[in-house]
Amino acid sequence: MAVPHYSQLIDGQWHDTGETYTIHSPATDEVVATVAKAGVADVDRAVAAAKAAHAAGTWRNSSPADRAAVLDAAAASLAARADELAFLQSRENGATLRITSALHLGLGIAQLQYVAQLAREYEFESDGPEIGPIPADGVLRREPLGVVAAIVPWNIPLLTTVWKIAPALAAGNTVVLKPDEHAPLLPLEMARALHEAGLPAGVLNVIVGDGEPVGAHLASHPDVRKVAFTGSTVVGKSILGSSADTLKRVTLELGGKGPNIILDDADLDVAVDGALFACYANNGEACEAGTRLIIPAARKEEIIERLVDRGRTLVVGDPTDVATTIGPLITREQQQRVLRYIADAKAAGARIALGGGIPSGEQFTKGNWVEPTIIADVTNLDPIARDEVFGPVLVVLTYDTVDEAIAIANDTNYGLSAGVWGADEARTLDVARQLEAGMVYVNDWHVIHPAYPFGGYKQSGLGREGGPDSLDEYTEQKYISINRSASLA
Ligand code: TXE
Repeated sequence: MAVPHYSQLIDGQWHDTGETYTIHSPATDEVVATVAKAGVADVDRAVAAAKAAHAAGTWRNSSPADRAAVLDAAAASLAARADELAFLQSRENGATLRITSALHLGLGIAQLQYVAQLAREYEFESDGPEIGPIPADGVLRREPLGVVAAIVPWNIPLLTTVWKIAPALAAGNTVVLKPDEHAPLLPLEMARALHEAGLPAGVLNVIVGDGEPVGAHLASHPDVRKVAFTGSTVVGKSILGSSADTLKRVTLELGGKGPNIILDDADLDVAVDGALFACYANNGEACEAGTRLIIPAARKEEIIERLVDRGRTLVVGDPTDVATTIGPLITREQQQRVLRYIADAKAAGARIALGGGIPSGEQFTKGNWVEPTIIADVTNLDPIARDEVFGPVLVVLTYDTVDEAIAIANDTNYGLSAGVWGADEARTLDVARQLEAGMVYVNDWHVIHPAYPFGGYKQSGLGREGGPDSLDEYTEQKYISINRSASLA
């Protein structure tokens, strides 16, 4: 198979930089693609192109319907290639074909279409309210911010890109997108689709570079008005810090340590499979994974036994095979990090109920594999229960009362996702209302929906992506006051 090459997009032109990344399959180490590697000078060029395109005004002054039409055309072109692109995504970052088809492509395209519809309905300008103690005549406007920097990770590259650049473009902004250097192909494919759909030159620019210095230079660039970031909490905090200098708007979607509570009346056949799906989907490389399973102490051994039985049926292997449920981790470094967490937990006395290592077999001598792992006999204070491990590692914790389960669930610095399983809807909803998380799933998990907001409480982030308010995050509000009183005449 010929190895494709991807260039960077600046001011409507695709060009190379003299340096390249080689993208390797995390399953087989084979070369998947080469990509132009950007330096800080490319950041400056890309930001200058975006700034000039904003100043020229073609895009921001175009009608919302015209902007929506470009997004829809790009969505249609991605949809026409969905199978091919899902396969490419699985080869590039190791997410299984089931997940790349349904989540990366399926939801990514649906989100793009949803934002196009939002753009058509959005009130970019309206008459001000006439109510209130002081009469005021005026106009309310929502105006684009200017240059938006979008920095995205490798785990779900297309969806995390759509969440940012679709509302940014729909609102009339210009964008510099920096995909992750390990998995930039789908964001580049999306840029190509938008470019071919008629986006004016300079409105979307894409450079692929290292986090340091390229991402950091982009995030702190004085001409950038907003940074939208998905990635680690540590980098998110540094972006928030560097945004202070020019008071950039910031949206952050960071880590998580999702608590997943099984109530004593839950249907265990459903809840056990659901708990494995919550933790292992996307190979456990999902910020909103359910990684802390919180179960009734009285049923601990029974539930662990069921988890282990069902966990043994998971298929680890070639991510491009539809039969596979768990693929490899993105890099050797991430694999080693995950294995270290497991080893440290074991050394501290934890029980490894399932997995815990690299699967055995010839095919696992290459690539970055970790077995689906279940860890018991730990407390919520242990590092394995507190830190985002970002691999297929499920931690089991126990509770005696529902209040205790909620307290354990909320005892975390994160607050992205949470879940609760039970037979009585009023009871599950009562628990759901008490969980400090941006998304709470009742009797399900990973129900990410274009029309519902995605984002976290506490150190899981700032702001929301997706949902009906998507465009608000990419606009400034303006009040124009008009004195229409006759006395001025
Ligand atoms: O993330 P980074 P990494 C978590 C997860 C994972 C850990 C490390 O726990 O194990 O983060 O992953 C760019 N200024 N998540 O190292 O470094 C980088 O080039 C500006 C959770 O891959 O945060 C990439 O484009 N940008 C998560 C993006 O930031 C910088 C998804 C993410 O990389 C930068 C991924 C800097 N100083 C990891 N340094 C989620 N929330 O879904 C790096 N980058």
